[in-house]
Amino acid sequence: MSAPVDAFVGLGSNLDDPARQVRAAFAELDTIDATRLVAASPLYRSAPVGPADQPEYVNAVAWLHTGLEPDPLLDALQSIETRHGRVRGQHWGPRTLDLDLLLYADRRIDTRRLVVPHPQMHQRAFVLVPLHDIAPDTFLPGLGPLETWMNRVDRAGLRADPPAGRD
Ligand code: A4P
Ligand code: MG
Repeated sequence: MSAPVDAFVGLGSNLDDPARQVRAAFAELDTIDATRLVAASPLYRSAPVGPADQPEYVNAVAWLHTGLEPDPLLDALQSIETRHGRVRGQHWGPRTLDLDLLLYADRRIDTRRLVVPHPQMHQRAFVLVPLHDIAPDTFLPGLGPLETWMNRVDRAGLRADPPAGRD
């Protein structure tokens, strides 16, 4: 265990009541050993990236403060996915819950098991927009300020859930 650091996790679901999966996952992230949920982003509905013949997604981002190293943190994320009935099938295919480690402190990691920053995050509105909601000053190691990527990303297909003005 080391000094706590900030880490960001992307949440995605498009099966079995996705909004409920994502809300439950926020609470479970807060129960990970040596880890605290600092902030939970709003939820967004987004058109699937990858195979198009799958339901739309609910996406969000969690800000964690964790004393776990990246590998044990990924273990904890994968056991939450498993508890949600996640079956690893088609690459980029439908899932009850996907938890991606987006950022870990200011580290760049490239191992067989873990790539951080998450490789596609800077091109995905469903990651950048909720991350910006909770941590607008974030810097993406090796990629630059979040703000720069926010200005470039295509937001078509992304909408707030529930829509603004409703509970
Ligand atoms: N892995 C490597 N780096 C990481 C990381 N930073 N975080 C490895 C988490 N895992 C990481 O993941 C496969 C392996 O990636 C893991 O065993 C881990 O060792 P997986 O979750 O089993 O497979 P996957 O999710 O199908 O693949 P991948 O490449 O992680 O896909 P993504 O990037 O998660 O994309 N469209 C919308 N609108 N919203 C979505 O959330 N998600 C996906 C999945 C596709 N289209 C989507 C969405
Ligand atoms: Mg994944």
